[in-house]
Amino acid sequence: MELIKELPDVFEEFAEQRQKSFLAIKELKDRGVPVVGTFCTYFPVEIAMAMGAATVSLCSTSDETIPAAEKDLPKNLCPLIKSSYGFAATKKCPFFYFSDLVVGETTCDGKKKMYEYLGQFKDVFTMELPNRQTKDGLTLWKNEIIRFKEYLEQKFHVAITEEQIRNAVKIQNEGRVALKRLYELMRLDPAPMTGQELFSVLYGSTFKPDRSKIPGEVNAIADRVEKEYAEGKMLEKKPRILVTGCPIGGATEKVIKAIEDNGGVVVTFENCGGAKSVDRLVEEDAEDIYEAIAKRYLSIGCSVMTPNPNRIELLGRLIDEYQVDGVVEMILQACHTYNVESLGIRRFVNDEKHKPYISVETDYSQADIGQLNTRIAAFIEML
Ligand code: BJ8
Repeated sequence: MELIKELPDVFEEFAEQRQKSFLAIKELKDRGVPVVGTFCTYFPVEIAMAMGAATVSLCSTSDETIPAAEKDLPKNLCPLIKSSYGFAATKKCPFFYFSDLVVGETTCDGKKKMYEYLGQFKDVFTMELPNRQTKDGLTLWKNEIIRFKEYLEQKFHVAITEEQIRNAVKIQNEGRVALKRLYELMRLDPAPMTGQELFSVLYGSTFKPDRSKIPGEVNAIADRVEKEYAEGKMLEKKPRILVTGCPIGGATEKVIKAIEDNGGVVVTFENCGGAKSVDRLVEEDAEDIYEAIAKRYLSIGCSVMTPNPNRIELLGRLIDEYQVDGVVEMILQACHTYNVESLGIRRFVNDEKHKPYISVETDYSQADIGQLNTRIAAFIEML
């Protein structure tokens, strides 16, 4: 029995979260709450939360502002970077507009160089992210987290206590546990919801300025999905797809749609916005809370790391746990790290997990939807 042809209200709520948060951010701003804008999963959100700041993902997923960005930046740059810069330059992102501070990390080359220019519109704090998950890398990253805390204290004239940080860790972990609970329902076969529905919650949650509301709201959705599943409301059996690669959201949701319009169901997202950003928790009782935070974030398996074993570890686990039939990798044009890493991912998926793999390279335009549909339909048909 099909549960969903159109998004039911509970998912729609989250799908509209980005728009709803425009007003929420303005209200917070009017009340004097500091707003910290972010672009990346490596951002240690707990530090900003500890001083009572609202944190929000900045706009970076639409082609609307790319022409403006291309006046300053090269055309053959990843669309995510151009879009981010374009939103800042055109003042079309309310979250950027209301941010007191933007935090960046030295991830890929294009992004870290773009942050240098963002400084003309806003205060930017760039954290030095090591490219290797080693002991020395951990020490550097822990020191960067402490440097960030001290910067916030100085800029906003506050003192951030360890107790406040531990409290933020707890809140953020509760949100992760709730999101995990929801996406783990996709282990059920047949799936209890579509990948598009699941994604609306995962993506919408990144725009929630009040992180403490996430556990309650997401658990309520999980309760409802579980209840409806028990009543027999579920999708029909379909090929089960894992999506990996560059972050998805906004314009690139066309890939999820293409998979589901052509007979598949996305049962798990390995990329940022999905399991990559939620899978691991910060150890709450650790003696050194800065080190615990540093460990948790540094272990994220992004392709900017070399080598990048944690991506393979997570990918393998998800393929098994979600009984995946095929893997679709979405790569943004000119994203060198994910593009180069795709060979290793293909080999792992084909040779070690014995599953079919396809990579699709795309940008933020809708011009390739026909081509995406053709390639993905052929892929799903052979599963
Ligand atoms: S932790 S995936 S959010 S860096 S797609 S800008 S890598 S050229 S977005 Fe990312 Fe953080 Fe990693 Fe996640 Fe560069 Fe590639 Fe563009 Fe990218």
